[in-house]
Amino acid sequence: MSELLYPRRRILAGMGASVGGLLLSGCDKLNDSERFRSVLKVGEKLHYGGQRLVTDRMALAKEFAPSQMSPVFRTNGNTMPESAAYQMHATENFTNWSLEIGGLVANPLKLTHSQMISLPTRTQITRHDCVEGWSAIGKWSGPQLSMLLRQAGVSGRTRYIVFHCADNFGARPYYESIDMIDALHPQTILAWRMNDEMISVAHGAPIRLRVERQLGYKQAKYVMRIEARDRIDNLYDGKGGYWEDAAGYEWYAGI
Ligand SMILES: Nc1nc2c(c(=O)[nH]1)N[C@H]1C(S)=C(S)[C@@H](COP(=O)(O)O)O[C@H]1N2
Ligand SMILES: [Mo]
Repeated sequence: MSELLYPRRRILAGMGASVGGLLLSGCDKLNDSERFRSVLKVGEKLHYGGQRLVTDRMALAKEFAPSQMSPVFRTNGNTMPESAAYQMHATENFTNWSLEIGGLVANPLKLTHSQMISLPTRTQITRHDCVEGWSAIGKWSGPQLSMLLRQAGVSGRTRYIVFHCADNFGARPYYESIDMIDALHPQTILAWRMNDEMISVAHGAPIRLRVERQLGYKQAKYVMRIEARDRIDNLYDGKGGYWEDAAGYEWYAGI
């Protein structure tokens, strides 16, 4: 699977992210189709600079050894969503919680907590860098986002994946968004384990996004709903995330 996906993703990145939907919605026969071959041809014409940019985005974030894990991984931002519904889920250990995946998808999904935690997982030990000037190395496990997006049949028009969270700052809910290059990146996972335990509420239970090539504020905690969209400029204040809207943080927070 990954052998097939890699060249597709590289091409998709070069072509602009909306091609991602085409690649995602297709089956493996896509490789033989005229449509795919024409995409491939344009992809081959990319000049060196473009290729390098794409390759940079595809690269893996550094992964660390267990011995390098931080003894303390601090928390930041919200550590307990105020909503009564969330707090009820937390009291019930999230047994009645489910994750929605919708928007521009052919098969909207609703995954229960037990379904989420029985999916194949990826485990990675990575460094989290917060803009406020601290870092911590932690171990995260959860299903790859790409697998869930394939299952949901993301439409060819999709350019962004949005994460809607349970918490808010005043009247503004926390949310984040990423493009299809990061959405399909192998280290982009929905983590439900941290440091070999069920993720705590303070760190984002029951699931939090890990998008390892970007800064801390992109790592959305308390993800309740995932939405495939063609635009983000018409969502909340239009900048693609809570901190982007509230404080002008960069939407692409690459590290
Ligand atoms: N839902 C939600 N996600 C969030 C935040 C938040 O306040 N709410 N804070 C962000 C910031 S700025 C950082 S540095 C990390 C902190 O994650 P941690 O509490 O697990 O250390 O979560 C990010 N994701
Ligand atoms: Mo942060």
